[in-house]
Amino acid sequence: MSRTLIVAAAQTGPIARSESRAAVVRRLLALLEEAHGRGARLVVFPELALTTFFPRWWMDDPAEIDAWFETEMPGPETRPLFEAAARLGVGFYLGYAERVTEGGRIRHFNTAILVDRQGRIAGRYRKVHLPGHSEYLPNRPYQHLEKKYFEPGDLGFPVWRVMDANIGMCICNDRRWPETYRVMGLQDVELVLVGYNTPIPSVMTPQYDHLAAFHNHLSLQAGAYQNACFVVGTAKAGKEEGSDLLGGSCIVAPSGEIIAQASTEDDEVITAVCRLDLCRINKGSTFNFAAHRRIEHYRLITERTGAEPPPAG
Ligand code: ING
Repeated sequence: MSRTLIVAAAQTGPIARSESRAAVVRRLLALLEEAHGRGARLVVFPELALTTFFPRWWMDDPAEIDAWFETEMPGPETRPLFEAAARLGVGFYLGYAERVTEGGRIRHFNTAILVDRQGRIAGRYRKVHLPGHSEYLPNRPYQHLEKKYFEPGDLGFPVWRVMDANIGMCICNDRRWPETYRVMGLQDVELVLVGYNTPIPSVMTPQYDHLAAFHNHLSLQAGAYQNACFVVGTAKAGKEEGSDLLGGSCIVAPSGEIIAQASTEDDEVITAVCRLDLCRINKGSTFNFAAHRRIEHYRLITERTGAEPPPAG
């Protein structure tokens, strides 16, 4: 009996600075119910899905910054999502800003949780690759201050067995780094869930703004193909507080082919039937890691952070 899971990417349009958590959760609930109606049993929401992309602004006041974070999950405003998950038997990925006291100190993470079909948190991931900068950059319409507001994730890239599938998570910029997928690939991942908020113009590389959509799909498709897994990429899209956010939510098969893609920059559900055993084709041949990888030659990947050029000839 082949394992089949109908998965949805629940893309959202812009979230206004003034929009309450309750109002946003109502939008997410509508998307979850539409996805359920289309047979989906796992729904992927975007990165920072409860608020506007606040790292675009410089803030100094800790209280103003902390207002963007959740201190409990589920909390009063998000509990309806968990209740709907249990009622409908639909799991979900939710990206949000996590404020937690751990190790005797307050921590701030860009986090995603995996909630199972019984409405229980089955996995947690904290964004490892934080793009942008931590100091104010003058002469720009927006900032990209994830390095100021979040700590790098401290949970690695775990994979969980949920819904009879090997499921892993990452967040936004993580999707651009092959190490992200490969660490999960070495845990036999079959489904990688990733939410993203990708501002255009990007603060760091305006030279490539015209290639934002191409680089998004290139990253997702390469990760899927090279690790023989499905990848679900879900955008928060559209013009949000004057800043354009890339759309292009999609579901990628282990072949690297895009099998579902959003066509708007609004709240939109896309679904695909994921026949999980398709992962076995390349996991058992082209990307049979045990048969083909030569780890004795890969040491630099974990021993060296930045590139070092060869000695002058
Ligand atoms: N956003 C962007 C992303 O990785 C970015 C940052 C934009 C990096 C454009 C490179 C080019 O999609 C987040 N939130 O990581």
